[in-house]
Amino acid sequence: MRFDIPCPPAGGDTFLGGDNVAVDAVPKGAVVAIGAAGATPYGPGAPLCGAAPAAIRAVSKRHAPNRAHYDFDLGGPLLPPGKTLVDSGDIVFDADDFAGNRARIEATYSALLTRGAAPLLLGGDDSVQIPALRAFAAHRDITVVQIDAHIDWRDEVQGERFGLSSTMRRVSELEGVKAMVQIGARGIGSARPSDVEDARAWGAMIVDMQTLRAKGLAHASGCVPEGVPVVICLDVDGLDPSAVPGVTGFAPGGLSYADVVELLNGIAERAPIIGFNVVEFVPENDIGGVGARTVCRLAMLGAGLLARSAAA
Ligand SMILES: [Mn+2]
Repeated sequence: MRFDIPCPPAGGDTFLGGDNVAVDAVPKGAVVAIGAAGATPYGPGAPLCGAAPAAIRAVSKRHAPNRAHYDFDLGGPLLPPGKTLVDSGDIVFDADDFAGNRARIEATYSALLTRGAAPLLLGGDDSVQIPALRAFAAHRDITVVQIDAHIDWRDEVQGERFGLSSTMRRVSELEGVKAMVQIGARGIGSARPSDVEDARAWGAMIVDMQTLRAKGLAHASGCVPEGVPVVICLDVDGLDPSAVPGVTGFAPGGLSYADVVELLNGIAERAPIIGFNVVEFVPENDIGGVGARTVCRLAMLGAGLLARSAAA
C-alpha cells in the first residue's frame, strides 16, 4: 500500500514538536505519533472524534519547549536519553470507504511495527483501534489492556461489526491476543448481560469501577500477565468526566488522572508497553479546554512509557 508521504498533520502542529517523518522513514525504536480521525463510524458524515488528533497536537505545543524536563508522573525525563519522538501525521479518512480506512490503518501499523517503532495513536473513536490491533496481533503475541467506561463487546450495532461498540470483541478474535484486561466499566453502556458473559467466557478480566474501588489499583495492574508485551487501549471516557468532559459515552464515577498514572506505571513494571492508543476525545464537547489538556497529558504519558519500553 502506498502512503501519502510526507504527511503533515491536520492543523500543521506535530505532537510535542516532534519532526514530521514519513511512515517509511521512522527510525527503529522511535516513538511515533500517528493520527487516525476515524475508521468505521455508525453513520455518514464526519467521524465522531475526527477533530481530536489536531486538538491534542495543538495543546501539546505548549509542552514542546519542556520536552526534556523532568516529568514527575514518569519519574524522569519524558524521553530517556537517546530516545526519539516523531510524528507521521494523519492516516487518511474516507467517509465513503470504511474498509479502506481500516486497510490504511492496518497497513500503516504493519509498516511501523516492522520498522521497530512504538506507535502512539491519536484517535479517533474506538473503531480505529480494531485495524491497529490486527497489525499488533499479527506481529506478535500481546496482552490488550483497555481503560474505558464501556467493555465494547457488541457483536454488531445497526448491522456494523467494526464500529466503536465492537472493538474488544473483534480484538478477542485475533489469534495473537493472549489476554485482555478491561478496567473502568461502570453505569450503563452498549453491553447487554450476554455481552458481559461472552467477555468473561473468553477470559477477559473485567475490573469494573466497583471492583477497582474495592480492591485497588494494584489489583488491576496485577491482572496483567508478566512479560507479555502490552497494548494500552485508553478510551478517555474511562476517566471521570470532571477530567475529560468532552466524550460521547459520558459516565460519571470514573478514574482520576492520578489513578491512570499509577495504573499505567504499575502495568509498565510488569510488561513492556509496545502500543498506546488515546481514543474517544470529542473536542466539541470539551469545557474550557480542560479535557484537551488532560488528554494531551495522557498522550504524553503514553509517549514516555513507550519510549521506556522501546528497543534501543
Ligand atoms: Mn467508552
